[in-house]
Amino acid sequence: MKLFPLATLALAAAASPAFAATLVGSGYEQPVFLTAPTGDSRLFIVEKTGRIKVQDSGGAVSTWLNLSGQVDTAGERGLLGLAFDPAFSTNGRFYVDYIDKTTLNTVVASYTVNGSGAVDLASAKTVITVAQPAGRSNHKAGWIGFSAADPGHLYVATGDGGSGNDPDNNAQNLNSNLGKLLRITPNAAGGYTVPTDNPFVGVAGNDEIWAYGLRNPYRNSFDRQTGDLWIGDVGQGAREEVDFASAASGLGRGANYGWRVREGTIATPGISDPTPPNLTEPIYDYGRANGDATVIGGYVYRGGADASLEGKYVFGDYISGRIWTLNGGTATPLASPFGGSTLTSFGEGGNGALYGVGIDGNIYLLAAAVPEPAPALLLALGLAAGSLFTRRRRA
Ligand SMILES: [Ca+2]
Repeated sequence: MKLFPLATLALAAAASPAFAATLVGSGYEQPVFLTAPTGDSRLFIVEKTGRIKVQDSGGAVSTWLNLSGQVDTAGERGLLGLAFDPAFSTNGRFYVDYIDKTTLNTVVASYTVNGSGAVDLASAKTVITVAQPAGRSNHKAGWIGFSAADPGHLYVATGDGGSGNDPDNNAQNLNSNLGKLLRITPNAAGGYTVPTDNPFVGVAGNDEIWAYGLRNPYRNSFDRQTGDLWIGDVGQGAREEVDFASAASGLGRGANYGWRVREGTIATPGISDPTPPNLTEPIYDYGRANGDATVIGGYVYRGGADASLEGKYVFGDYISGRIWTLNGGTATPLASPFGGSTLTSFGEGGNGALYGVGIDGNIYLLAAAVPEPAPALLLALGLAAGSLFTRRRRA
């Protein structure tokens, strides 16, 4: 694997200070996520094709876990999520989210590492499975995570199961775990229990559901400082959506984010369902300017290396490759190292450093913020849509 730890992609925009997105890794096979245990100097890179690679602080890369034999990778299927148990340093446990090659259903499984830090394959335990509709390979979401404000509970994001206009109306159906944010307590021996304070315990609706009305909440995050929830819900043909629920307000317990009735802040074109009375509107949505078409949810920057970014939500768009910070109701463009149809995820290192992940195999450290480059430079970077990792609207 070729590494360029010192290479810097300089994008000098007119009348702007120098921008630096540092290429810190390359050669990964369709990477779709990056994370690390708190305080760990290594980067864990999730490849859609089924492997988790570990890159140490010196740049050396090795395969940490290989699930390629049991992961289906068609369309938007694949190995899609990774979360370290908050007590990973003592219990060695972590969780993965993937589409099973045999059943084509979503599987969340736990593993533990042995005393030398290697993954114990025999430790594999299924935590939860979510049945997927037959024959649909898109809208699998796949993000999983823990909030510092809600210890012990694993959140699991599921898409609506695929196709266009959520044909089975899964996202608004409280008896389906599709199109949801689930909240469960994983058991060390496998399986899970439902937290008794989940919103639909004791009333109609699946007990695992925490929030609903989501189309494809593919990349989300919990603010590592506050525990606040940020969701990037990929839109269909018109609007891309960012949802927010603060820890102080209860992390959006029982929230209905609107899909398939609402796409962002508008009524979904072609859908005539009555508007639900209990909608939670997005904190931000955007349309189709400048080639934007697929939101990639990001992180509140806590990296400490860039005062201009600190405390701001950084997110992007897969199709256009653009990235922004969110300031109230306004998104401010940043220079982006990503061309069109490349950006698959943001990720945080163990110290909070912010990274960007490209389906082309490149990993960038993102540190400085300046206005986006001039349109001519954006065009030079390439805005052509479509790739191996399409997440286009109209299935
Ligand atoms: Ca119930």
